[in-house]
Amino acid sequence: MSKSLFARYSKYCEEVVKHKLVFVLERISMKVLIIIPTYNESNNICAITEAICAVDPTLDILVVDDNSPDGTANLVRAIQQANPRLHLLERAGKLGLGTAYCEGFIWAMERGYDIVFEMDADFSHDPKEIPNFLQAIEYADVVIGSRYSRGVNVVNWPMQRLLLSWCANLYTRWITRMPIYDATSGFKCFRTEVLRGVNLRDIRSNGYAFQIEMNFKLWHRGARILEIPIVFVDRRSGVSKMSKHIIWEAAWLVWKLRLGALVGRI
Ligand SMILES: Nc1nc2c(ncn2[C@@H]2O[C@H](COP(=O)(O)OP(=O)(O)O)[C@@H](O)[C@H]2O)c(=O)[nH]1
Ligand SMILES: [Mg+2]
Repeated sequence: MSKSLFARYSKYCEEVVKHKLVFVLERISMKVLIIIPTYNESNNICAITEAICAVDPTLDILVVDDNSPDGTANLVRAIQQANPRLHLLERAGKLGLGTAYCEGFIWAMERGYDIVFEMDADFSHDPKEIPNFLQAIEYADVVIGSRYSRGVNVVNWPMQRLLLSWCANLYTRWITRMPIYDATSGFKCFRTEVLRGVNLRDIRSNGYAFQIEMNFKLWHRGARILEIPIVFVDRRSGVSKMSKHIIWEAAWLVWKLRLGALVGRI
C-alpha cells in the first residue's frame, strides 16, 4: 500500500471511530421514552413493561390509558411502586389512539426527552427490536419498523387482515407519493425535535390514518424517514380495536393530505 493511500485509509478509520464515539456518547446522554397507548390491555401491560426493561433498563415508559374498564391503569400504578421509570397518563375515556400519542409526545417534549417511541401493548412489536431503532435513528429523524420493506414479515394475521394492510399501504403510496412501504406501522421512533414542527393539537385522526398523517406531515417538512424491517406478530392476548371506521378514515385522509399539499395547507 502506498504511503498516501495508507494515510487516507488511517484518516478514514479515524473519522469512523470518531463518528461512532460521538454517537455512543450522544446515545448515553439521550433521554428515550417508549409511549404505549392502552385500552383494555390488562393481560399484556405487566409483561410488556417487564420485557422493555429487560432489553434496556435505562428506557422510560409512558402508558397513556383511556380509563380502560378492565383496570389496566390500576396495574400500571401497582408496577410503578417498583419501577420509577414507568409513568402513567390517564384520560377520562376512550378518546382514540391518535390523540393518545399526541398527548404522549407533548408530555415527552415538556420533560426534555430526545427520542420517543410508539409501541403497542400487545406484543405485536417485539421490544428486542428497540436497540435496532436506536441505531438507525443515528441517520434519521423518524425510524419506521416496517412489515413490508423486505417482502412480507407478518406472523399469525388472518389473510384478510394482511391483504387489507398491504393494499392500504399500496393505495397510500400511490395517492400520497410518499416513498414508504409501511406507512401504517405503529412501531416507530422519532426525534422529538422534528415533532416540534408539527401542530400536534391539530391532529384528530386515529388508527391507520394517524400513522399516515404523521408520516406525511413529517415527510412534507423534509424529515429523514428510514424504514427498518421488523417481524410483526398478531397480538398475544386481548382484542384489536381496529374497526371499519378506522379503514374509511384512512381511505379519505390520503386524499385530504394530497390535496392539502397541493394547495399548501399541510
Ligand atoms: N389510549 C388508547 N389506546 C388505544 C386506543 N385504541 C387502541 N389503543 C391501544 O393502541 C394499541 C394498538 O391498538 P390495537 O387494538 O392493537 O390495534 P391493531 O394493532 O391495529 O390491531 C394497543 O396498545 C391498544 O390498547 C384508544 O382509544 N386509546
Ligand atoms: Mg396491536
